Amino acid sequence: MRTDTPQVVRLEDYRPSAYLIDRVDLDVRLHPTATRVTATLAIRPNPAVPGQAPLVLDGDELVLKALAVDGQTLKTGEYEASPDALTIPHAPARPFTLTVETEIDPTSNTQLMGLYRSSGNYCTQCEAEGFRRITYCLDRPDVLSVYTTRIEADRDEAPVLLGNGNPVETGEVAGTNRHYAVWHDPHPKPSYLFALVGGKLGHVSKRFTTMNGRDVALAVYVEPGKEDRADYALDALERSMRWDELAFGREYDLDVFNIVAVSDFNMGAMENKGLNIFNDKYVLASAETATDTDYANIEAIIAHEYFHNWSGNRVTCRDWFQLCLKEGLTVFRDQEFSSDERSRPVHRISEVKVLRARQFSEDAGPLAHPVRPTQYKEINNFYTATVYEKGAEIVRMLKTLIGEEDFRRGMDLYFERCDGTAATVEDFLGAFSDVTGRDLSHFAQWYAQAGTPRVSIAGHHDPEARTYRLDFTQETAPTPGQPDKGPMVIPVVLGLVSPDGEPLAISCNEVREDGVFVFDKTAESLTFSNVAVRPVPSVFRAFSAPVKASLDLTTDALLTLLRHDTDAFNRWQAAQTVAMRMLAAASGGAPFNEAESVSLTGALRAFLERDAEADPAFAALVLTLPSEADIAQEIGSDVDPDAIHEARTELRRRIGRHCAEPLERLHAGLASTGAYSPDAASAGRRALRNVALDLLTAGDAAQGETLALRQFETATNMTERLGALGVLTTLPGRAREDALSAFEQSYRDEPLVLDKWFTLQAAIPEAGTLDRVRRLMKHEAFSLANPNRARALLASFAMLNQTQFNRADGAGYDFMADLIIRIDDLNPQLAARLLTAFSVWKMMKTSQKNAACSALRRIAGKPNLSRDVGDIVQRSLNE
Ligand code: B3K
Ligand code: ZN
Repeated sequence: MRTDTPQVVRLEDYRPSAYLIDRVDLDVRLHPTATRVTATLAIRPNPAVPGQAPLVLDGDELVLKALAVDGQTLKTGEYEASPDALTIPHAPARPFTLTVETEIDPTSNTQLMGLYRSSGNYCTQCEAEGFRRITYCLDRPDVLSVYTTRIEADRDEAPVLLGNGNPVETGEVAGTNRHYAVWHDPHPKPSYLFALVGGKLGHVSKRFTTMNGRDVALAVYVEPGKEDRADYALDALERSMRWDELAFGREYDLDVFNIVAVSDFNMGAMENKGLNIFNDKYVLASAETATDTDYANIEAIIAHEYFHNWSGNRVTCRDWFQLCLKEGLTVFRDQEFSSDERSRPVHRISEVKVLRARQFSEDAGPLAHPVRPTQYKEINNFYTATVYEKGAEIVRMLKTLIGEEDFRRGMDLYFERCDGTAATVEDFLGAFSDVTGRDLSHFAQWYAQAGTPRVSIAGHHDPEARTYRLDFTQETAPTPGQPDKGPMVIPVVLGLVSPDGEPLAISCNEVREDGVFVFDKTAESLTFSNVAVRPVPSVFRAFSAPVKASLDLTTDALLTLLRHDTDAFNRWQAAQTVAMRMLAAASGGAPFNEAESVSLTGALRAFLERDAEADPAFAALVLTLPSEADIAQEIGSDVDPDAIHEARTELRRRIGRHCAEPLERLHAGLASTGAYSPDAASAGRRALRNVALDLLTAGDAAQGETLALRQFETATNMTERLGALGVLTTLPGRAREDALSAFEQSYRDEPLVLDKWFTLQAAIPEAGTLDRVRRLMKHEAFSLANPNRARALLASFAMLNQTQFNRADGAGYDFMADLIIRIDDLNPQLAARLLTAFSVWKMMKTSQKNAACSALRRIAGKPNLSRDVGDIVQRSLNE
């Protein structure tokens, strides 16, 4: 474990590597505890770096077994080897071959970085710095090599052997029960994209013909017996490949594309060249075991990893500071794919919900950092919502600014120019400046300045002059290391709506025909002419920029937007804003404003009666109130989680009562008929049905329990079964416990389904939940070493259960601190991820704040703290 004092890596210190590695030939002899790796590296001094430097190869917990230069074994004194580095002070000043042999133990690798075992199968994870746990190497993304991998294993233990690139050869090792496979990847790549898999796996497959006629064999490998649950992933892969050809002109470039699902994985999936490795949660799906959300996530993540083949692999990153270059761009691409495959407005709302919940909260706390950070202690801690989600928003804003056609031309130029290179954010923006002739230097601040800009907008109508003026101001609060902020380039997509809901023609010089106003100063005013009556402004349509906007709109004006705006996102936003205002005020102790409550519940009822059936997925979103965490974030300081919970429960109760009739009708009318289909329209109906059940239950517990039990017992798919169980968990008592036991019995052999069961229980907002979670940790299916299990129970408790994690007595914090300390010895990345639940501690009220602070200090004081957890805990405490 790396427990060294965290060293800071800085962007400004970037220097090209003194050596390059043109070819890597690996011979990996798999063994459960003593895998032998022989790496033959074709190395040469980098002509771009003059002078002679020692050769320093990276390692991590490695044991060197043999070392030779051009076939000559090196003598003691000619090199230095430690677990984390191999140094040859006087390496040849010409091309040479280095042969390195190491021995590694995949079975004891609980960090899940490098080569490890999952359910007995061998697999790898190398991004960001896992390859150095396999062999000594230049483990940095700007050293690109052509890899050939020979994998050898016992035939019984690992009948399937997969590597990057194309299969070249297979054979037997004479006189043994071992066999081997050789894989060759012709595309130069950095070490983080290396992968191999060996194990007992079944698969489903299909052929794909690319736009230029290349025949590709696609396959998805899973645990034997689960092949039928891989069909949807395979279908999503095929659709992604076709979409990338049409939307971005990107064609696949190998003869095979393999996906392997494993049960122990630190994140969602990994885009290794030609051999994507996935958390099985994002591959396996059937109507009985997966929800609609699971299907949508599978589709999105399969697409994401596939799209990396160009945005990440063909064009990779010069250094890890450029991570958003591949991640932000690839998230943007997968979001576009899902929007095209499903409903664009519905998907946009879901994207923004995630952005606000995860990125805005990150940006508002001690872990705030720019989309392109300038320093890190542990790079694994920078795979954040800021790099991914805000990174995607920057690409989307760029597209809005320059328009669809120039965006595509810029993307084409970027891919063409940077193909086969390790690029930077400047290379990316440079392609767009070159195709448009625009100076994007001010826009580039989005990569450099952390924090969420706040945009305030005030409207003034002058009936005599028949003008309407909108005054815009923007500011960004200080974030760690960045006290002073400048104005950002903010594309505001806007429209005006008449008081009776008609769209108004816009005449204003600063607003483009497509409704875009580029707001790039601290303050600016727009004057619209020919406006007879005071209109309702609809700003940031489709959420055109990742900012917090505040408008001086009345509840009536907002409800006009809910009813009439042509922009679906702003219809949803209007209902959210009205609800959020009420919830934030009520959470501060004020009683509900009765008039507003009546207006909102009335508007929602009218909406349900008029619009819900036309677009159930959208209606489900409109009917869902901001989460407790969202409300806490809105309040921002001295947060009382119990008051928030009560306010939200009360508002749900009022909506449930006032809308009972249409909700009952919808709940009955939307019941599933026929075979399950995961398509977006069917999923939308199930989503609305579940929301209707939840609100009805909030309004009338007895009626809700009856309906929920019936839905639970008769459901023919997991979405409806889990929806009903979720509603039942809001009702303490016998029925809930019986339903939970029945669910447990039905799925006792389905770990991914039991994860849902763990999550629901961890999220119950009751005082007994902490004990329940403690009990569940002893469940035979639970394991702290498995990231999916740990996240399902523990991350859900810390991140979804606002009242119980943030208990005033500090028991929730202490519980999590103890576990983080334990998990840190097994899997530092997982521990660090769980720790981010504490990142909003400073906005809680004093009792909670003190308790969180002492829990954090206790973590900070743990002996042998990993670099991962050390970094997060220090930044959280602001030390
Ligand atoms: N690139 C990987 C993430 C690697 C995380 C390393 N700690 C998955 C993805 O974003 O596609
Ligand atoms: Zn990615």
